[in-house]
Amino acid sequence: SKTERTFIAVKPDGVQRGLVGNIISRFEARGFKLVALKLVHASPEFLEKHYADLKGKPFFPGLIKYMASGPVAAMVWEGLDAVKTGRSMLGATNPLASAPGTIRGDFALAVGRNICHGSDSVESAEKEIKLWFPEGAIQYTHALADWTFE
Ligand code: YYY
Ligand code: MG
Repeated sequence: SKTERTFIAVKPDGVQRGLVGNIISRFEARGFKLVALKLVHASPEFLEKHYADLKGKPFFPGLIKYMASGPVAAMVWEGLDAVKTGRSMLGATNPLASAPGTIRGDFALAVGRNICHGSDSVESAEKEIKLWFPEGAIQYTHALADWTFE
């Protein structure tokens, strides 16, 4: 276990449904440090890069259309085991299987409208952070650091 960064995004349905604040609050309350944040209305071409690994899946065209349908709240969170813990906070990909208490388990019903994205490994986090934040993240001292891990 170590300090790492993960790319988390509130998808267009989450933005439209007014869930950005709730999702940010959960990551803040858990003890993570926000190091990058912006609203992006991404193009299909850009989103095809983000989801390159899924090209060829039957749901791929619908996924790209959905993700390009409005702005996405893109962020980078840093902290202990941020990738794994971020994924567990999101819940299972299909909300049918997402536990209550997770973001998807509390707010989503359908896999094609599952309101949030989170990197699935440290390697994909690095790739996604570079893609969404070519300008880089923000460096600062986080007041909570000494109180959230030793
Ligand atoms: O990482 P995660 O978002 O949990 O799932 P992925 O397997 O990477 O798929 C990305 C995205 O694609 C998922 O969040 C919803 C959508 N999707 C879908 O619409 N239908 C599926 N059967 C699988 C995934
Ligand atoms: Mg994924």
